[in-house]
Amino acid sequence: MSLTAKDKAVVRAFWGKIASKVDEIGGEALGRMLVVYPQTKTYFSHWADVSPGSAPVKKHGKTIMGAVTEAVGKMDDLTGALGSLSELHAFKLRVDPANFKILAHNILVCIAMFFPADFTPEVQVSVDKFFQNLALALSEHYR
Ligand code: HNI
Repeated sequence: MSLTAKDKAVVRAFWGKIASKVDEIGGEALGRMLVVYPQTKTYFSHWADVSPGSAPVKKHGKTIMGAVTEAVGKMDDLTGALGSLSELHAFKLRVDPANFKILAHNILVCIAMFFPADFTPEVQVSVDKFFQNLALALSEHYR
């Protein structure tokens, strides 16, 4: 389902509200993904430590959220904006695209933990749609 003008406005406003916490949320979400969905650990076997709170997990959580924040600024063309990241994950990293939804789920869980009052059902609808569209855009170069 594509993002409506209202979805985009809601996501933009909410992302502004949580901006100072997104790096931390990214690290927490990545750490949880690696514990709750242990099959995702295979992609990070070259890291010294994949446990929650470790330096590489925190650092990469920040990297991921940097790309997500950039995508928030380019919601009118997510496919174009994420084209090179899609190619990287498809051809170089060879990440199964099913994992994009799994990470998105963990990010949503952490957003809800960090911002229980602001993450209303109305906000959740739009942010969830945004991540579905982001996952789809990241999957673009797999075919
Ligand atoms: Ni992902 C590297 C963004 C989901 C496995 N990933 C990156 C980089 C960005 C990024 C940015 C750094 C690129 C570079 O070096 O140029 N990844 C994203 C985003 C999502 C995502 C925005 C979804 C929201 N990546 C995933 C998932 C997996 C994944 C779900 C596997 C389960 N990504 C990787 C791996 C790397 C990576 C592996 C390389 C890590 C490293 O060691 O540097």
